[in-house]
Amino acid sequence: MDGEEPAALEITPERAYLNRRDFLRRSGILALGGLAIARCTGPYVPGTAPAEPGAVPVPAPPSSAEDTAGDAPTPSTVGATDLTHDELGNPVTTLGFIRSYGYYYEFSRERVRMGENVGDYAPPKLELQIGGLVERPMTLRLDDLLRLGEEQRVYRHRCVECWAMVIPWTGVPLRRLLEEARPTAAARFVRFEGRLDPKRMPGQQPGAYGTRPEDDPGGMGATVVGPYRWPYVEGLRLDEALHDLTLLATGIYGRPLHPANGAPLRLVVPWKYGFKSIKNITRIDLVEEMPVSFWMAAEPLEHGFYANVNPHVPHPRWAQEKEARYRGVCPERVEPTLMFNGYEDAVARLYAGMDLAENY
Ligand SMILES: Nc1nc2c(c(=O)[nH]1)N[C@H]1C(S)=C(S)[C@@H](COP(=O)(O)O)O[C@H]1N2
Ligand SMILES: [Mo]
Repeated sequence: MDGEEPAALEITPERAYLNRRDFLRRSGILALGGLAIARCTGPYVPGTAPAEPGAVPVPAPPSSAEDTAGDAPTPSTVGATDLTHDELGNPVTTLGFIRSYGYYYEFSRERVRMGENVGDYAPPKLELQIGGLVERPMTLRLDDLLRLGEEQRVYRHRCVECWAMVIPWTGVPLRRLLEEARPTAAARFVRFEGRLDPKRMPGQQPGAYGTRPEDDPGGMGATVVGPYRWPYVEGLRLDEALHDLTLLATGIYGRPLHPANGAPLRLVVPWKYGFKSIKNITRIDLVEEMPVSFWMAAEPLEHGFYANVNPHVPHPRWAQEKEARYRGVCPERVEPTLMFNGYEDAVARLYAGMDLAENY
């Protein structure tokens, strides 16, 4: 299916996690209050990441890799739980389910077949370009990024289509990268671009999804397939991008990020609907104008730039008051959706005075 041993679909998340003693040992897990955030205080031990077909190996940063000073978490992110639950007590979703169920339009429009349709796709190694309105444009490999300080964060994931998971990520806060690149005074937004690789991504090929190939013009650095303009693009306001919760994810369950979940690098913005969390990022640009995202271009009436999880602002096709939370293949139960996906204390200040129905 997706390279994972079949048993992983059955095992409980607790077992999957707690059995990985090597992982827990190498990550001095500190308890911080309020949100499920743990920092890796020690360096990675080389060679402890499990080898899996199709997975990108996590290289070991040099032993000097410590948390960079001067970025103490904001009070709202100081808080504590173990890594099997989020800070509200919701158990994490199984690894097998996280890898098989979801969206990745480059490969599939069916969420139940996402992992299957990504198949044995092996993404190239990370060569992340940072450019636009920055003092220091740069290209980073995965080990360059991890040197900025990897953390573990258990986040709720809420798709705009009302399904939800709880995912134990590892990754680097985007803010650390932006501090390295130094946005200029003119920078107001961050634009993220996904991978364009029609040869290996069937959703990017003319004629995909029942469109007529002759109606799908390519060229000009972008490929248009029906309503979709590739590559996938997302954007954040600069202050959202600098928020402590905004993560560049490199792994899940302490393992390298699986191709189905957006390897080698994907964004995670836990207070926004899932489509903001772009997979397989190839470049990040600081820009002056609000970027037009993939979904704003494809279905403008249904998807806005902000996409904050909000039970009071219905989507044209889905009321957003409730969600089905999945722990494994069977949905656990239907639960009320929380304002900003439960991260209201941490992020509401970003939108003070803003009409959230208008800015959906
Ligand atoms: N490049 C890319 N990123 C993407 C998507 C996509 O189709 N392509 N889908 C988004 C949507 S709609 C969701 S809900 C999440 C799903 O992430 P998951 O499959 O890891 O749960 O990825 C988001 N990121
Ligand atoms: Mo989604």
